Amino acid sequence: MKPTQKYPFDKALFQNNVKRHLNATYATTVEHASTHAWYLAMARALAELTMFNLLETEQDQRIVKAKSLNYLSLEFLIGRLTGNNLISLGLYEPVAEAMEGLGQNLTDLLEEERDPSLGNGGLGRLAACYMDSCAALEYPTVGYGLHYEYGLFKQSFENGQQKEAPDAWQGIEGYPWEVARPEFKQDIGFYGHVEVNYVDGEEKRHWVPGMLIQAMPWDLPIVGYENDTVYPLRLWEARAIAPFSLESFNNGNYFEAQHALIDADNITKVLYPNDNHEKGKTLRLMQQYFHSAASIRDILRRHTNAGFSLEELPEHETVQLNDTHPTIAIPELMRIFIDEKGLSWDKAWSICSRTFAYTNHTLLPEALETWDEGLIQRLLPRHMEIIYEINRRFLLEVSAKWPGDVSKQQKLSVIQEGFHRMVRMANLCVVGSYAVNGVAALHSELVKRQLFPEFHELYPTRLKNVTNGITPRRWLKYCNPGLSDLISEKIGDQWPSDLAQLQRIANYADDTAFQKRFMAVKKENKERLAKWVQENMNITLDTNAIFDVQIKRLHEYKRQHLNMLHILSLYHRLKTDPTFDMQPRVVFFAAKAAPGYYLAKEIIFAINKIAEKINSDASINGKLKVVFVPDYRVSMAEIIIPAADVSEQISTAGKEASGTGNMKLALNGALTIGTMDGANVEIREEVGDDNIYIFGLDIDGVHELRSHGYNPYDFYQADPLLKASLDLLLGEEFTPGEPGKLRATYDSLLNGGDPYLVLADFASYVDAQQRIDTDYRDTAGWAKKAIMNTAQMGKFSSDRSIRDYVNQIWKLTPVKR
Ligand code: 26W
Repeated sequence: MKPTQKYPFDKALFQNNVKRHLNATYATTVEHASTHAWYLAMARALAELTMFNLLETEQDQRIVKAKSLNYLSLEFLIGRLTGNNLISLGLYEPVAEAMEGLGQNLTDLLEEERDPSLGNGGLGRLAACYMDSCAALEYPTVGYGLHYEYGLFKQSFENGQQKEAPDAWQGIEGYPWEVARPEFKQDIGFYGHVEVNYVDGEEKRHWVPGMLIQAMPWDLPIVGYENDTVYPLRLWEARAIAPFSLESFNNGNYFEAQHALIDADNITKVLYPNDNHEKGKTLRLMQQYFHSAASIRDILRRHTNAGFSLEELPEHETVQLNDTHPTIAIPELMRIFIDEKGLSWDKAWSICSRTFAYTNHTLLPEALETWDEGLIQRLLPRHMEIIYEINRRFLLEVSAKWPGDVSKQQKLSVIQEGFHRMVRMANLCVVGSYAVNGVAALHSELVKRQLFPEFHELYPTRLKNVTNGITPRRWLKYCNPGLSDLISEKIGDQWPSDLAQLQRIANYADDTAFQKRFMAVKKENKERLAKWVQENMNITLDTNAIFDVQIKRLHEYKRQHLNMLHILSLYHRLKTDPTFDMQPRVVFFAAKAAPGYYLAKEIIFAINKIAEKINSDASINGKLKVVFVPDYRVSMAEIIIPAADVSEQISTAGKEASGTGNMKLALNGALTIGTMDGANVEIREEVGDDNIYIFGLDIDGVHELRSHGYNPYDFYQADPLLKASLDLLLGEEFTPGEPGKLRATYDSLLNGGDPYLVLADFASYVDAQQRIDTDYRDTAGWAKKAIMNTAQMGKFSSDRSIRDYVNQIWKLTPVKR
């Protein structure tokens, strides 16, 4: 890697700083320091460098006065910062040298960092890629999130079953990349009641909270790639401010007050581990309001300090809501405007509805957030009043558009009628935002056609598409140095900030020498992964095998069980058909299941049991191996992705909003086997039909099949290979002495009606896998396909996504430093 040094780097000074931190911050000495202490001291010394630029950026008057983006997200899955920041700073080589001089190996030090797992999956990782791109492109940005004490749980397997353990990501010494900003702390209210006063005969309402909780901000530096820009990722931590709740204390209810103290500390204790499934828990709503209220007030503080009036807010700030999780920010801003700043409703609404924009990340009905009206009423009584008023005025608009149409009103209302009245957060978002976007072309079409057709009629310009993207800095330059160097050798080293340039390596796709080098890099990466698997899982792998990879949250719609059925079909054929031949294959899984998701956990168990048997069965002769890598996280993705030959993107059509792992894998030269879903559709457009394996029903096919009444038994009875594969789950083949232990998946697919059409897509999937098997044997042909994938991924840089947001929605101007 060629160091491009933007930061003046003084080796001796840096070494002294590291030693100073070793002594002063970590209370150890050069002679006694552990590798971990060396890593901490180095990271602290680096953080210091970036903090200087963070403060400069914060105080740069051009930025203070410019329009900025506020990215509100309950999740930022940033991954390890040290290695990535070294690349952005252009200091990878100089720091490696400086540490070598202190007797330390940089690669070993980087391995000491724990992943800050402050997100569940796609949505959180997207937020991190977007922060990286905003800093690279220098669009003024503040990321607002929560400072969870425990990130996503750590996963291990015990006898094949998922076990969860808490993830104290900061370690006992604290996380070296963050800095507290006590000058920006504030108090956030909960519960209480609404007080009504009359001023000059006019009714004034205001909220008297029953309890206050302190929000303490921690800043993490988001370092711009090869520039001098550093933006804050500001994470709020909840702290008790008083040893009692105000209202309860005044009522003399001391014991209840003690209870409030416990609640306060709890708010940012732990990230909710549900992905695409909302549970409606009070503490989760408290997290959401805590996050929104602290962020909104911080935005207003910055805006006012810059000398601007409230009316000017939309010209200077835009607030992007990452899914509906921060929706309560909308009524919160209305409340501040009306109750605290004395603005009229119309004035407040005019500002508010030009400030927020909302990104939808899922169509799954069980993931669309609704909150019990009574719960909001108790926790945030004034906000509930404001939501009613927003809805009342909105429904007037609806009845003006469709006079007398009650069903339209019911469908669009922010309040869902019924035994328990519920607040529909997505509806509130659409009503209160100036732009709403889906995350891939197909998904955005479905948002218009399926999810919000009436909104689309009412507000024909509001719904938009911004196809997701990934940062090429982390997902190619940093994680795949071999391929990065090879690419730079051919086309120069500017591609990480202009990914469209990768197109130029297509010129070498037929060049035998280049093909060999490309595949040699792939082989090295496969060896790195195989070594990890050997050391950590004690499974021996053949790196000539196809490395077939499915890495993502475990969910029925993502269909890890379809992949599992393919494995069972291969096993069945190897066992029963002596003429059956196959290219050796290793199937990798990595996935966490939400702790309360029964079937997802059963699928993990089944895959682990099948893996155990297959990996130790001598008659399989090493043709097939199955590896379920535990504790999937960003740093694990960084090892697996560069080593993949095949990328599994096999969701039921219409269910995966976009996917971003699909982009990372293709960028690193893996070929996609996938359905016509999410961004797969656009990946196919870019790479062309020859370089991707598309199978299964598309959304029209899915619709057609369902409209005739889908019966999975029809497929089961008609396809002997499918039947044989599924039936393997009934006996004791993989659970000796315990027949039927894997039948949960079988039951859900047959008796449970197969809600995600696994059986319907099985034959077409097996056929596509067969084509992969054949094509992989043609080494040159495969190399060409892999190169063409890397070459055509330019579109999926998150830099392009951010430019799309800027042009269509945010209207920002970069401020170059
Ligand atoms: C309230 C429970 C809950 C938690 C998380 C509901 C929904 C979510 C997320 C929206 C789930 C998620 O991560 N969605 C993924 O977002 C990615 C980034 O846009 C997409 O690439 C994935 O397709 C989508 O599943």
